[in-house]
Amino acid sequence: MKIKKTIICSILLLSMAMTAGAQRMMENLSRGLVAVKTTEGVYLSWRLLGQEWYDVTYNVYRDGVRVNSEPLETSNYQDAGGTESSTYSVRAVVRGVEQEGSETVTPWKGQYLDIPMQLISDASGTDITDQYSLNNASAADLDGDGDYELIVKRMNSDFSKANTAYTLFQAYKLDGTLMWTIDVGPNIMNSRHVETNCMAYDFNQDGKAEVVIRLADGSVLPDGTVVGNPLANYRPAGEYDGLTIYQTQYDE
Ligand SMILES: [Ca+2]
Ligand SMILES: [Ca+2]
Repeated sequence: MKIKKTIICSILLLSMAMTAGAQRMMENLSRGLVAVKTTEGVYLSWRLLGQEWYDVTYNVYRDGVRVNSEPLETSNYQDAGGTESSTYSVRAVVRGVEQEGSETVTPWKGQYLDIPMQLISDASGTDITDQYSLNNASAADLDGDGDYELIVKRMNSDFSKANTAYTLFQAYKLDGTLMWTIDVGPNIMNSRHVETNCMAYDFNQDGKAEVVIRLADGSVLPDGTVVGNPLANYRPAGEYDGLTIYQTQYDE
């Protein structure tokens, strides 16, 4: 009997381990409440979190007062009484019990969120931002606070060997705070479709996203570490002089 029980326990443990191993990868995100002023008041939208697939509804609070008469079965709401100065919070109601309130937000000033990018300067301090175009972006929670950050590619497509301003990746918080910069250096060529892409996700599930970027000799990481040979510049002399690929199309 004792052996039999041990075997049953072992099977149960193995089964539990297999179940745990098969869990879906997820992000631990905030409610992500967004409010946008419209001609019909304020439109609100928020995340239905991964653990809320069961019996959940929501209450919307404007300036601390609940505005919906019945709990909402959707993750958005049009508040006819909302104004640009209203403050909003959302509370999930799980099996009849109202949960803690979300972050409090005010409506965006327009139909989109304007995130200012930092100016870019050369070694002498001259503003060379115009040499760059804003390219792809990836969203991920880099610092584990539940809010997404954006990793943006700021592309410099002047491939001449003499040019020392290279494509950058920068991470921004949604309020425009710059978190870090990676300079890809001279040995990664960039255009709309070439070579440098960025992938960001919490691959190891520790709550903070990792960023995967192709780099090369001379790339500079946020802490100043240079990848490989800092002096390497494999650009062929002369071949790309005066050639700025795709820059015109981007500016349009
Ligand atoms: Ca974050
Ligand atoms: Ca991680």
